[in-house]
Amino acid sequence: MQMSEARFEHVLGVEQSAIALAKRYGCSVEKASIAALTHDYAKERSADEFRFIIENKGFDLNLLRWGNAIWHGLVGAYFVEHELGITDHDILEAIRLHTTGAPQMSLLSKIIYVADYIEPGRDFPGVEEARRLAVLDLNQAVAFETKQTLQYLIGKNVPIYPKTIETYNQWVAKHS
Ligand code: DGI
Ligand code: FE
Ligand code: FE
Ligand code: FE
Repeated sequence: MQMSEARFEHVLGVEQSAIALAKRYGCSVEKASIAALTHDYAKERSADEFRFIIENKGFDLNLLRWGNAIWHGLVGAYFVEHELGITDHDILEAIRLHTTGAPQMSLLSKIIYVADYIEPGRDFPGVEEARRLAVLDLNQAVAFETKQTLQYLIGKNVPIYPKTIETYNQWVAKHS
């Protein structure tokens, strides 16, 4: 696996946070560790590599209209499975969902989604509140992170991936 010093630090931070959350919420520490260490495995792949996999390995072709931010988890899990030989479905799902979340997430997927956001190297408005919620109530931490991320993306005028909106509708929006 090749990656920058900064990304290596991030990945180790996510592992540390994921292990702490796994212990707190009764998830497999080993799975949390493996998922954390591999969640950004494909982050430095070229767009051409992602396009090749999307076009040839049965992915939804609408993905071609997105970029690395959406591909590195959703499609990145394919590289983790086929290059690293990790076949555990729970781990692969956690990698797939770590950026956008999903309306339904396993305990491990929630842990990786939240750990990616709160790892010790993160420093942005709201991270302290996210860390506080993560220890108290994992579901509240998922909801908080989802809302913060959506607000951040809207503030940048970037397109919102439909799954990100589905996650918001499930975890944040109130029904009327
Ligand atoms: O890979 P990391 O930087 O550790 O974190 P990440 O995988 O959670 O997020 C990667 C990037 O993806 C981050 O800059 C936010 C962005 N992102 C998340 N949801 C969406 C998104 N970008 C767009 N355009 N649309 C989304 O729905
Ligand atoms: Fe990521
Ligand atoms: Fe994230
Ligand atoms: Fe990450």
